[in-house]
Amino acid sequence: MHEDHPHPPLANEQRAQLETLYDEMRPRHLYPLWEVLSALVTPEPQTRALPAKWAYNDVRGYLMRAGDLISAEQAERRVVILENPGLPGESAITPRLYAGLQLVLPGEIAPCHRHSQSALRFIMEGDGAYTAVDGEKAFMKQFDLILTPNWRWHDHGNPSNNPIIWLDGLDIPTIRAMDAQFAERLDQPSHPETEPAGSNRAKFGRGLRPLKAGSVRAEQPREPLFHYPYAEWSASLEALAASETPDPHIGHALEFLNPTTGGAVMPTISAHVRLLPAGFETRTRRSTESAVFTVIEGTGEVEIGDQTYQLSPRDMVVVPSWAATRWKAESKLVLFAYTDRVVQEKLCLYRELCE
Ligand code: 1HN
Repeated sequence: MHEDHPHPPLANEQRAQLETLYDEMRPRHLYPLWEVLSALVTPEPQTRALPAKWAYNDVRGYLMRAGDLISAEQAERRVVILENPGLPGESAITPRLYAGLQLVLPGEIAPCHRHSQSALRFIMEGDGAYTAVDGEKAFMKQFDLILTPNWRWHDHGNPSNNPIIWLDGLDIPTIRAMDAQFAERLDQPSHPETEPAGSNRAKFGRGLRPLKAGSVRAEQPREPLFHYPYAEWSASLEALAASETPDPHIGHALEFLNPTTGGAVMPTISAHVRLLPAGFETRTRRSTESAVFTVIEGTGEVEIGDQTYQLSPRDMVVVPSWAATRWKAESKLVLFAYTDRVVQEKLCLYRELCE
């Protein structure tokens, strides 16, 4: 399989007889492993995904045009998909993750449904809209992170006067690979209110959780916390940056956690934020996680494999598995990322190579 162990070559006569054998096998759905082994078992990850960048205003233009042509109710979800150029037609930004920009206009409702795919929303523009998870509203501000974990009812509404646009990150290709897709619509557009708006953070966002009497542990949702406001995560990231020297490969970074497990926010998606001080350049790093990034603040540059992209606020880039990646902050650069790291860790596959 490796270059340093070349196979003895095949004679012409042998090759002809093998082709005859394959011709007879093929209609029986049989295939010789030795013809494909080196493509199946490779020394390093081989991915069809390519590095790519989308400028926010460019995507926004198409999304707003869609807003003139179709309502959120007609569309169910009015989203422009960011499709990896190496995965055409797959509605995938990496082989395991999906990305799209969703628009909800003032007064609109994106109707209530639930599905076995897990989703996160990272708010790109506007505030005052909400996502309701099982009937509990979380009101959005720019750069908040909101989760809709799998099989939880969710609807979105925009009672504000401004359009709201967010980045949707889902595990669509992962769930498709498992053939485990289920979905259903609620028989009404909005879930009846079950809790006062905002109580999610108050109950679960402070290292606490409800305790009940009795020997049977009260049912808790698997991911009880679903709202991670910008005001809170950015304060933590600034405090971290003030108290440590940046990691040479990723800068200052904080991972979003599920407070009940201390692990990734959802079973299939990890999320984190990074801060690179002005003038900071990372060393080159590869990792088996594929990642979707968006710029929250600042300007700079990223090298992904053989591509170099200039970065401005709200630009989005995708880093495929094992692509050598290097970041340069021109001004202080703050990034949000979601990745498939948690899946790779569960499968004991996660690897990094730091130069
Ligand atoms: C979905 O449910 C939402 O709830 C957004 O906002 C994007 C993409 C594929 C499948 C389900 C949403 C989605 C989605």
